Amino acid sequence: MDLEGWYMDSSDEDKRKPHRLNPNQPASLDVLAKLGVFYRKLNADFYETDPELEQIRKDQGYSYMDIITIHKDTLPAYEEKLKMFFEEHLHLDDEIRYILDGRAYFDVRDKEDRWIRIAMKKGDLITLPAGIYHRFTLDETNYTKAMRLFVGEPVWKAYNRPADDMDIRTKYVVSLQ
Ligand code: KMT
Ligand code: NI
Repeated sequence: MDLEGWYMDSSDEDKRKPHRLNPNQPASLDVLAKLGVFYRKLNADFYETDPELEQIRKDQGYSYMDIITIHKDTLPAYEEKLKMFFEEHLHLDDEIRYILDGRAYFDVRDKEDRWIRIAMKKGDLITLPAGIYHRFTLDETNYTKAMRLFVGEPVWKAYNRPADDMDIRTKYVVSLQ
């Protein structure tokens, strides 16, 4: 199945819960594409030798790649990092993530500033455009393994909201019109 997105409720309880509205209000791949968020499905069982992934990396210029395992026993400074990832932020470059194992949520803001929660699972590759406000959390399974792709040398710096005056933000907002 494709990845699933939905509009979030505004409750402050456990970020790892789904936070669906009642009734659920889905956000389609089409809605996400209009925000500049793109999705691909790959076979993560053989990511090390996958010609499809190779082709994407070549076409998109994703020269950099690493793998992050987010679990309390494997990730140094686990709590601090998860806290940072869940702060609403943007980057100067696209954020490209490919889930190799486990699950996770990426939340992105839509044009009306509503949160859309994107449920990522094994085989899901997503690109978040530079300048989009977003955040990341594990779900209740508390584990994911993700490939991070980047064009050239990676820049991980996150600019927490408010970053409305940044050129990259203006550029992104203009691109939505
Ligand atoms: C980010 O900048 O939001 C992240 O790197 C999220 C964690 S990587 C799976
Ligand atoms: Ni980010």
